[in-house]
Amino acid sequence: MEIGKNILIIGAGKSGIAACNLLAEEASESKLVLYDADPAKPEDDLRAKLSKAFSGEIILGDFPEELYDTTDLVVISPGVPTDLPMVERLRGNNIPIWGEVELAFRYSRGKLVAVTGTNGKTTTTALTGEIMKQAFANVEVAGNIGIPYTEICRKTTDDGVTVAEMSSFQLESIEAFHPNVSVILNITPDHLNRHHTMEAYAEAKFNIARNQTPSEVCVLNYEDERLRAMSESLQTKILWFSSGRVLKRGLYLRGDKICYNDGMNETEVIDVHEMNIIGRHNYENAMAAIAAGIALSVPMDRIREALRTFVAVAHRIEYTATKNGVVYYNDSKGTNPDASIQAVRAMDRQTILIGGGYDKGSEYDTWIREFPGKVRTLLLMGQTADKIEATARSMGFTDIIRVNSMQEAVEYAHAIAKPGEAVLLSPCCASWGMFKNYEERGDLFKALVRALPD
Ligand code: UMA
Repeated sequence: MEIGKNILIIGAGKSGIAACNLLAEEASESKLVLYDADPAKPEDDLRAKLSKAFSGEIILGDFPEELYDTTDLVVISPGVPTDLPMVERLRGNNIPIWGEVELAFRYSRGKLVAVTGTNGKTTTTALTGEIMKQAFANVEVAGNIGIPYTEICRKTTDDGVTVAEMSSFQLESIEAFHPNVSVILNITPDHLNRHHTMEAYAEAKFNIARNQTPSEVCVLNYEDERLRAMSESLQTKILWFSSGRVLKRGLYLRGDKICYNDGMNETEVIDVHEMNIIGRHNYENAMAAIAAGIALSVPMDRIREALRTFVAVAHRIEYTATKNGVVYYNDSKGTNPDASIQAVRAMDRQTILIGGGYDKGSEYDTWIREFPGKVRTLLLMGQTADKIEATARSMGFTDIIRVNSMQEAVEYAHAIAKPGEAVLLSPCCASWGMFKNYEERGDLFKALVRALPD
């Protein structure tokens, strides 16, 4: 591929390193500069991660003036704001600014499904990947989910499918990026410090479908008013899904069944209880993934098989075990009220809830408001226990037990939970102070639960 002679890669995190390695190996005629604003980044560590083919320069800290004039192409990492004065100046010199995903797209082959949305994109991406694996031999899952697209794009083949999770940051700097199937799950306020306005954030997300043609498909949530309004500007075919109403064409919930209507006939896809993911938001994720499967002609029985065998992404309302008729779920990723509200709403039985942790200054009233009819007992630990307990009591919820460790929490929950009930770890708080990160917290919970006597 003909590509710029002098290429500047901005950001030396996962994406920048992967982009640099791709270019070092595929565009050996180009001169590469890897730049990172952090002067304290250990250069030896960076070199160790770079391909042997990289013979370019690494620049950390101050940005050298001459690069404004000598650069032909910029490849920018998602975490680098595109309105930084430095980036504006490069753009002002008519230098193309490609996001790392734009670069990957140009080296990709086969079909591309791209998934975005404020919430649910990781689960939907992973499930879509499983659906595609049922019908295609070569399936790659990448993007915001944690694997840079530039790291896998050379493994893609003409007969394969790539499923890429796309953040608004990544979608801000695309040019030719063009999925065969795009998915937008929902758009609610997030990342406004970066995008400044809700409109700019929504526009960035909508970029996912902008280059699509009338023969391609964009999967959209009918219950999201903003998506309904913005869909008018799209040229592509739209496949709607809805968890709130029966549609004439598209995917929807009819009672506990996910159904598909192709415009003529209704097909029952699956009973939600046959899946291992729970909660209305997860049924929406499932419908979006099914729609992507239908768009790429995956047979319905293959889609069904993937839905039955898919297990939740780790730490997100993850089914852990059933002990003495009590179902245990790990939602350690519930580190803020919004996420933990989804988990509580997803419970379809009386629940012993384990919460509390590091204090990020959150308020807990919206979370506690979800308890009636769902949460029987709240087990609290960590720095936020006092604040949560005071808020809960002021709202009339008094069945609260204090525990000092995850072990104590699991043992106590095991002792009081009755068959038919659930135990849910969804702390509504970060894990710091007691754990290294939410993964460590969730892993300990799972290990303790699995070791319980049956
Ligand atoms: N940097 C600069 N200048 C800046 C800002 C950052 O030089 O102005 C440097 C930092 O010093 C650092 C590097 O850029 O060395 C980090 O780059 P990055 O923030 O783009 O992070 P990556 O490691 O490349 O990871 C990115 C995504 N990170 C972000 O979007 C912030 C990862 O998503 C993604 O998994 C990965 O690419 C692979 O595609 C993470 C994320 O938090 C999980 N995403 C947000 C979200 O999900 O809400 C959008």
